[in-house]
Amino acid sequence: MATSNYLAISLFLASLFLITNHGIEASHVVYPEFQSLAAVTVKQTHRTGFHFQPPKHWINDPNGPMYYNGIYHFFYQYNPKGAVWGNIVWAHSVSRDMINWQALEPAIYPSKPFDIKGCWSGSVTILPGNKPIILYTGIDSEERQLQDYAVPKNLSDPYLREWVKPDNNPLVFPHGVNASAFRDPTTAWWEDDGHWRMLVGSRRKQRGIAYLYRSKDFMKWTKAKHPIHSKEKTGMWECPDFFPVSLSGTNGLDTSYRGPNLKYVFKISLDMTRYDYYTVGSYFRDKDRYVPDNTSVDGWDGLRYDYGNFYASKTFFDAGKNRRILWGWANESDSKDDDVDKGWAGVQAIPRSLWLDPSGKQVLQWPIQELETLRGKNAEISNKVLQSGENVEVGQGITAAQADVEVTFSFPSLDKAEPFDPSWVNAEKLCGQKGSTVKGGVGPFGLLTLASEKLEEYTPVFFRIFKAPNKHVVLMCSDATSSSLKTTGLYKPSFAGFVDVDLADKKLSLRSLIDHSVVESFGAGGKTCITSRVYPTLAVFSNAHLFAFNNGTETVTIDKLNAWSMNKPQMNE
Ligand code: DQQ
Repeated sequence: MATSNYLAISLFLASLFLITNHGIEASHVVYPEFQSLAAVTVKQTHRTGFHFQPPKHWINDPNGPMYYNGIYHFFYQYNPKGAVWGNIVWAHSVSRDMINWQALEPAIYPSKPFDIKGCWSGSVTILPGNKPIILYTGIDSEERQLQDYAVPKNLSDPYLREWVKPDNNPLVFPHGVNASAFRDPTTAWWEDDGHWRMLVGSRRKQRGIAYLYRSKDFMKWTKAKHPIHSKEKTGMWECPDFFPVSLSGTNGLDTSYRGPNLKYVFKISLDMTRYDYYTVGSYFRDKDRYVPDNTSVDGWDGLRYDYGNFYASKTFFDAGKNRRILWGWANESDSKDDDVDKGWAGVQAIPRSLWLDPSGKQVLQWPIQELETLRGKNAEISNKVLQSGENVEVGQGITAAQADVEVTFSFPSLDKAEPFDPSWVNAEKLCGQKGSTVKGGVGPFGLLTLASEKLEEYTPVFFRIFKAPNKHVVLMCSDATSSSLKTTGLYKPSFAGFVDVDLADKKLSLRSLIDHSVVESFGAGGKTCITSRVYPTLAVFSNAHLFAFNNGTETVTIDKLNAWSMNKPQMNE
């Protein structure tokens, strides 16, 4: 579909959505009759083994992740009363490795005039003197979105269990902005003009905006004359994120870091498309403006952290291990009725280390190394040739429904790559047309995850290589079309992205984290990531299988494959 048509339809749907969403301008659908319907039972079939989940009910955005005195804190939007969005509080969990989690009491919940109708998303900043402070969006009785703050009641409690919301809240009123589109404050950063800065997501008509606020003391905030960045026709910018990345190496940088050899990443969650887009660019301090590089497309034709189900993400600087960590929400792809029936909805993707690719044009993402502590039984394959049309089981002896798989494929030549039609700009559409069973030249080849023995169900994650006039184009797909025999109520997209990778060594690598209803994949060392949510009916528990396949005419070799059963961590029980 031409971009302009797509845009027109999206704008129309967005306005329709506002009308039908009980008057509340939030990106979540509101079902008043289900909001406080507690789960009677929690259905286990599609619950995850090692992804972050509470024991029941609805979750959405990651909030205020931080590392503080040796402990990771994770907050998230949570409905304590039901399996659909509503009654939102900041649930709170703590961990020493971001893999095993202990649930605490909610840190923030509606209780004051400045947040009585909701405690929405926000971030943590660690102030001088090692003092964490939460900035979050509170909804007042008139449904206005305000920026509030909360601080730990007792800094000597290692878990920071209790948070207080001082009486000088709110910190920021929606003056001169759209009060129903003004939310999700970022982590603040310090500039040596003696001012803190933070961003708040917004829109003016359909122009997406990140407003910039400055403060000397973190309490009195003034809106800058210009937003730090904005873009026409992109709609509401939710959950902005803005941080420096190093031009040399994989280390992360504190959000307030200043120095040479860095670039900035600017991320927005586009309410209209429900994907997280980012650009790489420069922060011009004299003007307080962010400008994307000319290699970074701004808006919804641009790069995404993840080409699948991954939204409202947020990074933080982990000073314990000098890395920047990305958290993102992977919503369900089943129906509201399914969620009510399951008694739960939403997971968090595995936290990912994030750094700048040496090209400087995109970021790379990789599951945090701590995840590997869950690896158990292993299946290993080397130098296995996959002839055209071949499927081989590669997960023998492991729990293929709960696994971590790393594989490198190689191919003898690219001569057989199919020609690339330059009109194929939409990867998802291309993947829908050229699925895993559509014969190609070099590819499709990859994994069949969550597969039933006779392939009535499977979620293929695969590559297909095309030849354009001066380069090769690599398509990566995670295709839910055949993921479930259930025919109603499921969204089964052919998620896909292009992979900007050098094929000189004629190799492509893939890692997939398979977790009952999650397939979270990292192509070419984390250049392109795709998360699918799927609901198999046969390929469940010990009946799930893992295959590798090649449906290209060119032979493909599994240079090396390692698949591990994944153990269950302690998860908020
Ligand atoms: N979710 C929050 C909002 C945010 C949206 C409400 C993004 O603060 O804009 O639960 O998913």
